[in-house]
Amino acid sequence: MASLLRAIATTFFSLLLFLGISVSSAQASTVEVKLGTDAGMLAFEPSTVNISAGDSVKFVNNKLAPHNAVFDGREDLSHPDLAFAPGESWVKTFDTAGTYEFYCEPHRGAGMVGKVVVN
Ligand SMILES: [Cu+2]
Repeated sequence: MASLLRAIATTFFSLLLFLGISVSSAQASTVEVKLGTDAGMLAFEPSTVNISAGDSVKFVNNKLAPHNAVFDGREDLSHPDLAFAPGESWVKTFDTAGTYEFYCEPHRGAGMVGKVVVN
């Protein structure tokens, strides 16, 4: 009887351990980038984000719309549609390490550019 209980306990704790490991390793994070700063500047905030491969960036329309975010040569990461409404958002996932530069088409000339660094 004691050995049966021990076997059950061992199985139970192995299962907990397994679940704990799989949850933590599968946990990708999402970082927010605002389009137009809270202070009303034509910029991404923050303009540089550092993430890990598999993480996502959520672009959130903020002030001085319209904005978009274009990654040259990367249609899959770009969002060329202009966002007009505050709070409008989209999410892009970055699976491969590297540095990805992007810009807002209407405001590129004003310096509205950003960078996603994927480690
Ligand atoms: Cu813009």
